[in-house]
Amino acid sequence: MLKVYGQPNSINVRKVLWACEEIGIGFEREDWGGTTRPTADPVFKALNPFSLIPVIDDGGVVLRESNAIVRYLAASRERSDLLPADPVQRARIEAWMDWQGSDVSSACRYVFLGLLRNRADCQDPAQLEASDQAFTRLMALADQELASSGGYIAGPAFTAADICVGLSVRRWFAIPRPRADLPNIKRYYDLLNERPGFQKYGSGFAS
Ligand SMILES: N[C@@H](CCC(=O)N[C@@H](CS)C(=O)NCC(=O)O)C(=O)O
Repeated sequence: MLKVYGQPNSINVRKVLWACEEIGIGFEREDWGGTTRPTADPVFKALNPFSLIPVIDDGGVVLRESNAIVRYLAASRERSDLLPADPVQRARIEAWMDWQGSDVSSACRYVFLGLLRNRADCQDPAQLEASDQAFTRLMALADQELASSGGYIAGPAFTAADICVGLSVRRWFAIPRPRADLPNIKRYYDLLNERPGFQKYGSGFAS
């Protein structure tokens, strides 16, 4: 049975859980990180020396990095609908995954920690504003893409890219500030909400 290490309040853990739901993989999950067991514990560090969740153990294959895990789960279960073998189609999907994991994650970090995790060290008004604006600018780029993509972020069909981008869209809506009017993002959010995996691991969470 696939083992998932990490508490589900983490967006990166929820990518893995949603991917399991889409693919139909049963798993056992163990709480680590957040307010549960500290990832600095030597038991966890033996799995991931970087002390970050999620980690999976798939029959002895131990992997870290949420987006790499989502790719691995899709590829190892031969779900070419989520991640095609064709290099061009695949790269177009991976570009969105990488954009979410790098640009979007770093843009939203301050406003997320300040307003959704209420961290005392992330309350500077100018930095909150700058982070929220940067987050919104990236969502506006996704909104533009969604105007002509045919439904999902990388085209007319749901792919692994939607797991990563969809959870960031959820986070953007959760920021307790007035949201820009991004009609294609709103339609995308509603479309994702038709999926049990997103109801469980996306909109079902506060961020
Ligand atoms: N690039 C990594 C980032 C992982 C990450 O930042 N995980 C956070 C939770 S979202 C973490 O482990 N924080 C430490 C903790 O929860 O103790 C990934 O995508 O897996």
